[in-house]
Amino acid sequence: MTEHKRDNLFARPLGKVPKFVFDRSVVDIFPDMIQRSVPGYQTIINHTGELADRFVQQDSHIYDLGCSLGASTLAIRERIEGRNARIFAVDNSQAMLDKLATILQTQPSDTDTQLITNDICDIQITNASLVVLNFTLQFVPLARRSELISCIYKGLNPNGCLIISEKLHFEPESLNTLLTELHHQFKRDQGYSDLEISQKRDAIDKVLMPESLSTHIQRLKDCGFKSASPWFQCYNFGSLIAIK
Ligand code: GEK
Repeated sequence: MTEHKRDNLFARPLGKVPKFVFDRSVVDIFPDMIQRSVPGYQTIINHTGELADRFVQQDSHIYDLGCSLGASTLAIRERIEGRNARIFAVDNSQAMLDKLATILQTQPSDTDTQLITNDICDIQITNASLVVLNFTLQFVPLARRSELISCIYKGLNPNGCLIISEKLHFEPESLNTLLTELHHQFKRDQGYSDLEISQKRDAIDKVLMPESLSTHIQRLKDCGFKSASPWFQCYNFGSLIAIK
C-alpha cells in the first residue's frame, strides 16, 4: 500500500487563516487529507469504478472534472479495459496535474487519458457516457453551477451517467449542526486536533459552498436528467447519480 505524507497544514496556530487553495503545499498531503476528512471517500471512489463498468460505452468519452490526483480516473481505468474509451481528467490546479502525470506513468492502461488544465466551466463536453464530479462542484461559484450541469447534460450520450459527490447542507439548522458535529468527531477519530478542524473550517469558509440534496436534485431535473438520486450518504457527505 502507498504511504502518503501526513496532512499537518493546519496543525500550528496560523493567526489569520488564509483561504484554501489547491497549490503545491496541498498536493503531497492530498491523499491523506481527503481520506481523513471525507467520511465514505474510499467507498465513493470504489463505486465510481463500479458505475463506470456499467455505464461506459464503447468508443465514448469520460470526464473526471476536478480530478486532483486522479483517484476516480484510476478507479475507472481499472474497469473499462478494451472499450476504446478516452478519459479527460480536468483540473485548474497545475500542481495537481503535474503530480497526476507522474502517477499515471507508473500505472499503464489501454485507456487513453488526457490531462487538461482548465476551469471545468470552460471545457467542451462531447460524446460522454460518464461524467464525474467527485467533490468538485462544491468549489464552483453558485451562479455557475446550473450552466455547468446543463453543459454536462448536453454533452452526455443517451443513457449516460453523471456522478456528483459533495459535502451537503441540511435543514433544519439543528440537523445540519448534528451532522456537522458527527463529521468533526470523524475527523477527531482520524487524528485531527480541534485546532486543525477549526482552522480548516475557516480556510474553506465561502470557498467550499455546500447545497442541500433537494437543490442538487431539482437542478438535475431542471437541466433535463430523466432520473437523479442519492446512492450513498455518510453524515453530511453524499453522492448522487443522474441518468440522461
Ligand atoms: C477525488 N475528484 O480525489 N475547475 C477545475 N478544477 C477545479 C475547479 C474548477 N472551477 N474548482 C476546484 N477544482 C477528486 C477530489 S478535490 C476535493 C477533488 C477536495 C479542483 C481543485 O483544484 C481540486 O483539485 C479539486 O477540484 C477538488 O475524488 O479537496 O475537497
